[in-house]
Amino acid sequence: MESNTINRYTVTAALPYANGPVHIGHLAGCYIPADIYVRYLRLKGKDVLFVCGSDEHGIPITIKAKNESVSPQEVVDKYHAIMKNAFDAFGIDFDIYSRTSADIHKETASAFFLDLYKKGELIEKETEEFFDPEANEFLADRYIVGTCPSCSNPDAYGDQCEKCGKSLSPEELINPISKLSGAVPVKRKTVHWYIDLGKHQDEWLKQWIESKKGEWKSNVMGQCLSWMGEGENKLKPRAVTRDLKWGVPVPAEIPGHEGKMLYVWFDAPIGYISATKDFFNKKANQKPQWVKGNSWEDYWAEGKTNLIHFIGKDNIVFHCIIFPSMLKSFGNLTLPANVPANEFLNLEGDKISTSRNWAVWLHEYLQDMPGREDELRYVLTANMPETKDNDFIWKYDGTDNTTDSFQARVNNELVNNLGNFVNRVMVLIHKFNDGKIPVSNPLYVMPEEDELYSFSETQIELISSKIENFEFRAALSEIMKLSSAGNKFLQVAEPWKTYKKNPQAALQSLLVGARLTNALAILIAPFLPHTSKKLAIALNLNELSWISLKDKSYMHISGSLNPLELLFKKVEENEISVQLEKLETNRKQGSISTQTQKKELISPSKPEIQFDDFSKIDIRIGTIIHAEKVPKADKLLKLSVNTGIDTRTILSGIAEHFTPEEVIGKQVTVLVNLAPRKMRGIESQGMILMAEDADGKLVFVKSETMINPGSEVR
Ligand code: B3M
Ligand code: ZN
Repeated sequence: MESNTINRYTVTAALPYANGPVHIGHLAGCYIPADIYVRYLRLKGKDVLFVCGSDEHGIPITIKAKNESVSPQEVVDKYHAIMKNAFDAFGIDFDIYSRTSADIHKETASAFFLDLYKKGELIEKETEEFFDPEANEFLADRYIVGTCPSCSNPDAYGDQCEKCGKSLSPEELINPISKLSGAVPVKRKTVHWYIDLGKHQDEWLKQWIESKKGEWKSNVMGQCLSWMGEGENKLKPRAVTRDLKWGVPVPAEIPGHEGKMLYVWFDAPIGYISATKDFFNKKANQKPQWVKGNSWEDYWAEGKTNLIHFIGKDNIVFHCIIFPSMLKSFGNLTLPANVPANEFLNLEGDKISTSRNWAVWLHEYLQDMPGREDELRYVLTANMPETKDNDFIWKYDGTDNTTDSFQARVNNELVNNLGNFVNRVMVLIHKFNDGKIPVSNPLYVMPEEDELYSFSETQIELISSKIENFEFRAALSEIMKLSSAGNKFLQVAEPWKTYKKNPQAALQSLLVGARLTNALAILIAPFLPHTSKKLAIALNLNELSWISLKDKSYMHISGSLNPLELLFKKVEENEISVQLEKLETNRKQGSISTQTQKKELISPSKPEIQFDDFSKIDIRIGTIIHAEKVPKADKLLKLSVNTGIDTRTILSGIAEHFTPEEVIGKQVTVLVNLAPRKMRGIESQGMILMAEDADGKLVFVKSETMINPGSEVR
């Protein structure tokens, strides 16, 4: 990266299809790596723009809409919101998260197509295409399924076989059938526009790809070259329009445009450009400091930027061959500098699958494991499928096979290594020095201290170069080695022991700990942004910068510490079994809806009561405004609840389910006329009502909107 003369970066992450929520495979495949890279560039003070958005066209969306009897727009609105939330929660920090149903995108994609048409870059061809005689529609790509000619997968799509990855055209499928009606498709004549990939291959594409040898990842290189054969194995013209009802229409200026839409893989990558325009339209006046350019062209014009596409391996052909050909045809636009595609993440030994509901969905994880966002980022990075497919497993069973499980990585690496180191340093500084970072005392420098500094320097260099080389797993593991070295240093210095006899020596070793904590706060920032922020607050650092690692200003840490928020929490058996049972249920049912299937777990109703009994009960909506643990009572939280009538104290047995922070601000139903009861010397004035889900976990029953406290529940 340093040898590169262009100092600007345009970083894209694949636009996820808005036909379902995102899962851990998506995160590990492209969003976490992209986010790590971008955060690193920002810390280095580089000029960088990070764009993404929802891919809102394409057959998967129209199929979903059809299945659910809603409009495609309703489908994409729903999933756009769900995905955006999940990305936010995990700290995937796009500068803009746009969408391809936005006007700016339709205009941009349409103009792009018209430009290529006018330049004579598109071939117009009449062909016979598959048509569903029952549904009376042409069947594009994913509307046709059949057997893959290359691996015999019986469920291959008309555009690609997901089993062997081969890119297909519908004609190549054996025994094709229509997904719309199940009918055997027939051929009908239709006119479409094609991009002449063979011409591009000959004129520049193959040579350009070959020039990236040694620089691009070998999995990416291998795929690219395998598509560009000789003679009859050369790239063929590829249709860039479809007979569809949902998409970006072919521009009205073009004769024969009626009923034709741009192929989703033509419009989607242009989405990166329209997202950039969207950014400058919306945020020109409130740009973050790392966006130094002033217009979309600054991030797309040839020679002005390094374009980096983060994607999964199934998207390689589109980003390395088709989109570059489109960019080249348009002219004066940059080609990708790199396309660091990842392989796939599997789950518990099986391929992640939406249709079989074999996945860990991010929106569910966020509910099940609140506060554990960085922990998942950590585990997914440590197990990132960078060079080969990799497996995500939940449980640590004590064997070597499970040391990379979620549970083992969180407990052994985050809690016991990183968390432990930082905690010991902070706690002891508070204890022995009133929370003030000790000042350096050269008389007490141990040889191990200097060794630790020189090891830090080596590690900082190594970590930088790994990140720049897109080796995020390795980078993270080098960070953990540094934290480990910190722990070993403390083990030798033993400030907790030495303090009595030799307080100066103890304080000196804690200064070393504070310095290393400062370095770690910066080093982990690309990987664990929430944790890094907590450290920055505790250390009173205003701004983190990679520069301070290089010029060693991180060594000059001084001043007072703030209290440290809990960094990582041990993952208990019960949390893991909840996840495993969930998967087991999904495996049995193989479908998305879990609500209806848990019926057998619902308890029978209680004996009948009279209306009079009921009318005695006064239930109101309340808001929890304060919460704290009750000393020596594991199960109880002491809540202050605004019931609309008053603010009262209620003791509730939910402490094993929620931390105080998690419940503050939540709305609950409150039984307000229950006779007060004393527990642990505190009077509880009422009871809050919650639901127990099928796993025995308490959950808040949520309303779409805030309700006025005091509203009666009837
Ligand atoms: N939506 C495919 C996918 O989610 C596609 C990526 C578009 S990137 C321009 O795998
Ligand atoms: Zn195949």
